Amino acid sequence: MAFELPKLPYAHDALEPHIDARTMEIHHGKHHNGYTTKLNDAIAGTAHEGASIESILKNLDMDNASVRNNGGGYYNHCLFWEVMHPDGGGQPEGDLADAITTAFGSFEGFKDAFAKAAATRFGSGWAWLCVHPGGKLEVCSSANQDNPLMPGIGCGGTPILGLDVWEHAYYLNYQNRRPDYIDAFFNVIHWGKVAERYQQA
Ligand code: MN3
Repeated sequence: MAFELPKLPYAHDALEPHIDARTMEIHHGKHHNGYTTKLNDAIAGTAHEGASIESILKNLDMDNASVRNNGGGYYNHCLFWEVMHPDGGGQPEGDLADAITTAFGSFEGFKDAFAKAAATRFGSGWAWLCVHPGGKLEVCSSANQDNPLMPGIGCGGTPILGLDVWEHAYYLNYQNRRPDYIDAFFNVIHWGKVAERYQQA
């Protein structure tokens, strides 16, 4: 079974004005689609064929650039679409809210740490909120399409929230103003889905 580009769970223009429709069309239909096709090509006929994407990333030979870049790109964007919603924003509730307070002192403390990780990632990459075994949370960032599930990237645990800070994710609407894009992201975070991922991890 080859990997398939997932359908967006909302319309291209649903996240406006925070993320514009044209960016979503290109990002999902061109970028994510490209990672999906190239991942399938890269694993065809190898030991990775037929494995789950999580298993592929966890057992990755980091010198395998095509699976690293395209497997990461496939997984990261699947997560990204899921953790946004037109009715998003606000703050998490329940166990996840408690874990955020424990780890960062407050929701504002988390927001500052996450925004800083996203803003200071030089060049292309991602900011993450990850959960470690036992439920402890960590904010970190990774380069390019690397992902916390991959071995030895210095950013571990299971990612439950991710923000794409490649220029392709925001340049049409925000140009060089990455901090404005990061601020806007907080208006579309689907905390219900992030909490679901927290409970699963
Ligand atoms: Mn992207």
